[in-house]
Amino acid sequence: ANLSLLGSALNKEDMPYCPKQSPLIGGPIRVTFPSGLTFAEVERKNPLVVRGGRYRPPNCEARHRTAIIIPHRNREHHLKFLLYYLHPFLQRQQLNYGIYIIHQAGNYTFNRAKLMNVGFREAMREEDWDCLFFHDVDLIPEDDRNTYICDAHPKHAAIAMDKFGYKLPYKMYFGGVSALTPVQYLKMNGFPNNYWGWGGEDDDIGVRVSLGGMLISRPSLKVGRYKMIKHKHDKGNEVNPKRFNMLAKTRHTWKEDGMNTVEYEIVSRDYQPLYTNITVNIGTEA
Ligand code: BGN
Repeated sequence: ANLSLLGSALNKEDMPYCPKQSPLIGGPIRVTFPSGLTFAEVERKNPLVVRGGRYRPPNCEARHRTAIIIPHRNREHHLKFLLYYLHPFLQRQQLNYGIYIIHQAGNYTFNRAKLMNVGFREAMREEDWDCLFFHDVDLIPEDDRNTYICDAHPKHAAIAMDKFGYKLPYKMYFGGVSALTPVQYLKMNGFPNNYWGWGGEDDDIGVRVSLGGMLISRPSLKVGRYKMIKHKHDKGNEVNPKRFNMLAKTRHTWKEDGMNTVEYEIVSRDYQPLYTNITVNIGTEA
């Protein structure tokens, strides 16, 4: 018995690397929103996903470790659809991955970028991820050739969204889904902490990329396609009137506001079957 245990342990370590190109990739995905879908059904369809929303390929050693960071509040309905598509999508890409939902506690105005900073720190505390995907909860990737790995420069993945006619809305757009290595993230001092409400924070992040001396990498228009789940403007995420003034100052503020100054309190961390749920108190506007 001991010998066979030893044998299987050795086998695990000896697993070959996954191929450079996953043979499971199928290209375009038809995205629909089945009305009766439940979290239990998503779980049932993803038997190899383990506690906390973690997965590694069963028969080969993944070449990439990717954390997905999803800022969230009151969007369980969207989350369910995203997980329904994202888990199988990432498995077809043969990634070692984990999904983190960063849930803003309380009813104060939403702060997407600060939640990303929290997600970065909390995910890196758990595992030496080599890539982090910062992902809106309402965007579903429509092609699995859009590989969730990092590039030599920060990547803007959501280049072709249905709501913008599958084109970039403007050249510097960096919203929706982006991906950075920990080194790239820290080089630009992470994301801004003080954009409360809707708008501008993604543009600030785009400016930080160039202030950090980096370029923007993008997938092709054919592959970087996303469907947005239709919804009304969120209560608690009102348009931020200060965004123009703040954006005009980014080059003076980025070094004093970001990963080096982020303050928050973890309320809870629980390991759900399909994701790690981190609830955080990020305070209010100064
Ligand atoms: C831009 C917003 C982005 C948003 C995109 C797409 C601003 C800052 C003022 C210049 N930027 O206009 O945050 O992601 O539209 O909706 O509002």
